[in-house]
Amino acid sequence: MKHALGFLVVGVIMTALIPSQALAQDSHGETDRWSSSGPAGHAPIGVMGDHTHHAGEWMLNYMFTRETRSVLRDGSDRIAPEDAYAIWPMVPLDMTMDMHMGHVMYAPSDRVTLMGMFMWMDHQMDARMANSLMPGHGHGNGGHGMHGPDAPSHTHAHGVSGWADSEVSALVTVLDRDRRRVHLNLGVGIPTGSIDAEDDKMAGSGHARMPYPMQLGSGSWEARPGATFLQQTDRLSLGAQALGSLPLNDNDAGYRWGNAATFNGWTQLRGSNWIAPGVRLQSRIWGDLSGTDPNLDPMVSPENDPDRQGGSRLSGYLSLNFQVPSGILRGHRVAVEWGGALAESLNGPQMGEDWTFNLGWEYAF
Ligand SMILES: [Cu+2]
Repeated sequence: MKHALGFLVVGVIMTALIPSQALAQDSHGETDRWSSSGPAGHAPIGVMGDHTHHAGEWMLNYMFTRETRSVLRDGSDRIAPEDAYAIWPMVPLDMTMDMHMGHVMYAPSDRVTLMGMFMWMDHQMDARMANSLMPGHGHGNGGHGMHGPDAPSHTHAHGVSGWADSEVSALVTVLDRDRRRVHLNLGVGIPTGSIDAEDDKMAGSGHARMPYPMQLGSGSWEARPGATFLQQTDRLSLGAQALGSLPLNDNDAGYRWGNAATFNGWTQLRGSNWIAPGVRLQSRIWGDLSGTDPNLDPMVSPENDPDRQGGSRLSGYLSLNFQVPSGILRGHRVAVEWGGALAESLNGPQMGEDWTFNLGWEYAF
C-alpha cells in the first residue's frame, strides 16, 4: 500500500516534469545524447547502477552508509517497547548499521557496463532483555520461565561486523536518444556474508544466535533484475529505477529472505560544473522470510520471527553531488545524501528507519 503510494508519487513527479521539459529546446547546441559528465551525471549516491560508462572506461567508488533504526512499529502504528516486552522477553530498542562499500565499474563496450560490489558491515543493537535469558541468572536454558511485563530486565548491547553479500551485474543500454536513456540492470547477489553470527555474552544460554536482522548476509544467491530510466534537460537530470531482489535458494540455516522491490526517483539541478543538489524518493517493499533458522526461537523476540520481517517504506533524501572541475583532482566526485522514512508499514513489532546518511567518493578513468 505505502509502496504503491510511493511509486505513484514518483511516477506523478516524473510525468509532470517530462512533458514540460520535452518542450524546452536545446539552446546552446548541446549534444542530443544523455551524458554522464558533470556532477549531475551520476544519480544521488544512494542509487546503485544508475549510470553507464563509455567503452574502456573504469570507475572506482567507495561509499560509507550509516542507518539508524529505533521506533517499533506494527503496521504503521508505533508500539511502546513495554507493550512488546509484555509478550517477548527480548525487545529491540535501537540499531545502528554502518556499511563500507566498494564498487568497480568497467565498460567493455558503449552498450555494456560491468559492475562488482562488495561491502563490509557493522551492526550494533540495544535490546531490552529479561535477566532470566542471560546465562548465570538462574534460568539459562529456554528462558521462558520468567518473563512478562514485570520481569526484571536490563539493556543488552550486542554487535556483529564483517563482510556482507556481494553483487556482480551488467548494465545494458537498450535506448539512447533525445537525451533519454534506458538501461537494464542484470545483477546477481552472491552470499558472501555470514548468517550464523553469535552473541558471545549469550553463549551457553541457548540464545546465542543473533536475530535475522542482525545477520550480515542472506545466505542465498539472488537474482536482481531491474531497469533504469534517465533523462536530461539543460536544467535538470532526472532518473527512475526499479530493482528486484529474488532469493533463489534456501540458505544453509534453512530459510530464505522474502522477495524485495525497490523503486527510486530523483531530480537534480544541472548547470554548475562542480555542484548538483538533488532530491530522491525511494519506495521499498520486502517480504517475510520463508523457512526458519531452528536456532532462533520466535517466542524470545519478534526479531527471531520469520513472519515479522517484511514491510514497506517510503523514504525521502536530500543529496549533493560535487565534482572537481579542474586541477590535479579533476574528475574526482564526492557526494553526500541524508534522509529517512516518510511513511512505513512493517510486519511488526519491527524497528523502523530513523535516518540514513551516505557519503561517497568516485573516480572514473
Ligand atoms: Cu560509474
